[in-house]
Amino acid sequence: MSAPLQIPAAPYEFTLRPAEAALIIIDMQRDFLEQGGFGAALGNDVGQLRSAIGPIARVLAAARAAGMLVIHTREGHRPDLSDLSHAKRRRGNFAMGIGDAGPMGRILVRGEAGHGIIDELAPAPREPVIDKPGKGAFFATDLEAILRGRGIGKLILCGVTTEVCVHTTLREANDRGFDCLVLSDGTASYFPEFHQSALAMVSAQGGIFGWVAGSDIVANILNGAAS
Ligand code: C5J
Repeated sequence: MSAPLQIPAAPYEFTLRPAEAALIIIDMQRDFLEQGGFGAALGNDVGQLRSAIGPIARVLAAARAAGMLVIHTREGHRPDLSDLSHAKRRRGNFAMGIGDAGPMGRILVRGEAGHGIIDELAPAPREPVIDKPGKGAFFATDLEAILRGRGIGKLILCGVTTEVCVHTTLREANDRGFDCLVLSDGTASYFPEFHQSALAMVSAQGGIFGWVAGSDIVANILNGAAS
């Protein structure tokens, strides 16, 4: 078996073999990144999230070239909203909420334009897309079965938002025994201070939730493995 790739990271080197690792791109959907979606309905400046697109695209290309499994997630609900809890529906008391009609279709509803992944990061054929009703990608999905079935133990996590769906997924993965590296510039938040704190929490205390590294270093190392 070949030696694992060694990625400089905080708090220390992260190692992986591409065949035993997956890149998980979390919720890079129009509903969070474009005007008229869920993020904007909550009063957020959706432009804050666009900085993550370029870094994710670079690591995505490198992961594909290295033969890594790539998984995309989307947060959203069934059209009849049967998987939407009352608590999530009413939270915030906003004028426009989940299931309501917006400029990109019904907010956070599967099959609507707003629910789709942005064109820049469109899934390739055969890349699993996980539809999740919650913030974490393991809750009420078959993500864990897909990973275990392929012998995956290492995850590279990116997407939006850092402190909500990325962190929830990270914590779920950590408790299930996966080693996770979070891309510092391939994640973003509507609140820059939350982004910074969320990243700091990952690698603090010897990597209590995992590792953090920038997209360039990760992409360079994966590209090296592909060549
Ligand atoms: C949120 C997410 N922020 N994908 N979802 O509601 O982080």
